[in-house]
Amino acid sequence: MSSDNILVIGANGQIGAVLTEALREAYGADRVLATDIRAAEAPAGPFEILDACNGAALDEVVRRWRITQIYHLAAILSARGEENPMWAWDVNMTSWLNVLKVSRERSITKVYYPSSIAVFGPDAPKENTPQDAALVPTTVYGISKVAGENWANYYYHKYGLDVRSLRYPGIIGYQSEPGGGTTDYAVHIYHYAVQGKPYECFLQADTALPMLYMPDAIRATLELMNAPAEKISVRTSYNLAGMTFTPAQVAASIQKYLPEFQVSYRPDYRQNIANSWPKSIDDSCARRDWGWKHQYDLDDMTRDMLQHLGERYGRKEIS
Ligand code: NAD
Ligand code: AKB
Repeated sequence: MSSDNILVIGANGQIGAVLTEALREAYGADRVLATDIRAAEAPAGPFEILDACNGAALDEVVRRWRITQIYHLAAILSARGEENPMWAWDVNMTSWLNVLKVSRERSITKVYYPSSIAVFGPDAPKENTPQDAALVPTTVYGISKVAGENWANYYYHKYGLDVRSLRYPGIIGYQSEPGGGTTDYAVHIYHYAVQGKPYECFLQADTALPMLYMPDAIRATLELMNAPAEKISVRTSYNLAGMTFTPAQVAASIQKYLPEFQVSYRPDYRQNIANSWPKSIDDSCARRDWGWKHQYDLDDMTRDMLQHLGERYGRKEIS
């Protein structure tokens, strides 16, 4: 049994809610402290309000709980970030620098930092974007993730802090709501479909983006964090891939089960963000170093999403 005490920051978010549950299954509920700036609705284990931009409060929680590992999920995502760029930069960088500082000072053994495909900009190759493509993003969110990756690399090389990171594609899951990203449509569309409502998509029908189903994202995170340190050759952040699809393709996948489902398209400012990102990702470094392999493709995911959301919304015929 591990004696680690784990701190999850941003635990009420789309990924944090599911990752916290997975960590509690792996380490025991009492060993995983969930924290967020927002109160939790029905915490299934220890929970505290914590603003990660408050370095003293973070330090106090780390000391009081004898924390040994930190998963830092708090961030302002791409779409919300463009609505208030300076605020997004401040939250994303201040919280991350506080985590790195406390980790060094309190001898934290491992730190997890999620990066994003948003680190890439229009001048990176669109198809099979390589690990080492140019990182010149056009969103403040992307800029903060490029800087964050470089700070992770700096702390590893300068102080020996074991920081590990993945560049998640858009994450889709039935368990939690997305928090203000450009890929959020790919979660919303399933909720509308199962509730029998038409969906108006904020991206064009043919906008291809890299995506990953939540169980794959959680498994990738735990596999990376459990890999032997000598296997980790990338200390900025690993490219990670699952599937690529467009809004029209996800709609067609849903219509295999719900033929009456209708989608219309009204692109807004998020279209420009999506246009600046890769269509597909080369994740061969992750596959080579720690054996990453995704499981879910589009139709596998649709089946699972519809089944779980069918249960939630009382549609027995698809659950
Ligand atoms: P989210 O917006 O759903 O959740 C973020 C959580 O952080 C929220 O619960 C929010 O209340 C909390 N938070 C915000 N400011 C905080 C602060 N100052 N202190 C403490 N908590 C604070 O985001 P998510 O989708 O769960 O993403 C988690 C991480 O994964 C982020 O770093 C994000 O950039 C990254 N990521 C997510 C995706 C995706 O598709 N969801 C893709 C790529 C990368
Ligand atoms: C967003 O759309 O901002 C996120 C991401 C890909 O980082 N889902």
